[in-house]
Amino acid sequence: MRRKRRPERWIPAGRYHSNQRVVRHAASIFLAALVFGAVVWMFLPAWSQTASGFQSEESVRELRVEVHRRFPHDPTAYTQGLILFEGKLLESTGRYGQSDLRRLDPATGTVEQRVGISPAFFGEGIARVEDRLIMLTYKAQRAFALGIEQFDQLETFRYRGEGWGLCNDGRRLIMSNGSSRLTFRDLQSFEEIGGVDVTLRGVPQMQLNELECVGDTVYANVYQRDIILRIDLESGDVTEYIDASGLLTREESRGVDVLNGIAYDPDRDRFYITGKLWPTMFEVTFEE
Ligand SMILES: [Ca+2]
Repeated sequence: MRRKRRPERWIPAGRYHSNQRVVRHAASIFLAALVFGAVVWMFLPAWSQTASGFQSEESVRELRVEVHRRFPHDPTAYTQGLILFEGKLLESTGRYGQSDLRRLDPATGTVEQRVGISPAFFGEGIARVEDRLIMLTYKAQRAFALGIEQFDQLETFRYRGEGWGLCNDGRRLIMSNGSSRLTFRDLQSFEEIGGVDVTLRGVPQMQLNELECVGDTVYANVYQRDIILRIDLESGDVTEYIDASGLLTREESRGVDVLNGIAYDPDRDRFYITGKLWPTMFEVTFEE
């Protein structure tokens, strides 16, 4: 028996066309939303980057070095630490078998006192704590406390990792280890009591080297770059980016190593800067 063909569902012509329009309309809205979503997805990172970059650029000052005076620096000194104390520069130097502590006259650059450390240690940064100097070593994970007058060894502290730069902000020691992190240490026990990660416009700043504490900030040489960064110790934000390139003449540059060594004179608001094996030291300010 033949099945009766079911009558086709009757759709009024007008309604059919109207349904088709609704479908087309919905498809257009969907497509538009898709395109809009894709555009937002593509450009959102750039927009947010621009927004944060704009904010950060305002808070990072780019400065240059104004040289007020230049004087001789021992070109055999592999400078690792530099501070000013009672009108004299105290300098520590590195390399195995050559590391020592020196007292220099900043008027002439003359080395007035020099005491070597054991050839087993590679000297690094120094900081003053009252009448003692704390000196880091590169890989031995030991810091020495030395008398500030005679440089006689008084005490040894142990720590983990490498030792690079050191300074005393009046409350604690600030230490660098070649990474972007600054470690805070107790002034007496040398125990780790905190730290901060250093960033410039959100980007970690590696290889922070010699340090100089000035108020709530620290100035840091960046290893292998002619750059000094001023860092806010609370946030780790770089607030000043100092271009210290081009200080040495072409003749002076022969055989030298990297910029390293920064000391602050609070009475005259001036800095002393030099480098490893540099024949010259500079008395400077950082200017716009
Ligand atoms: Ca220093």
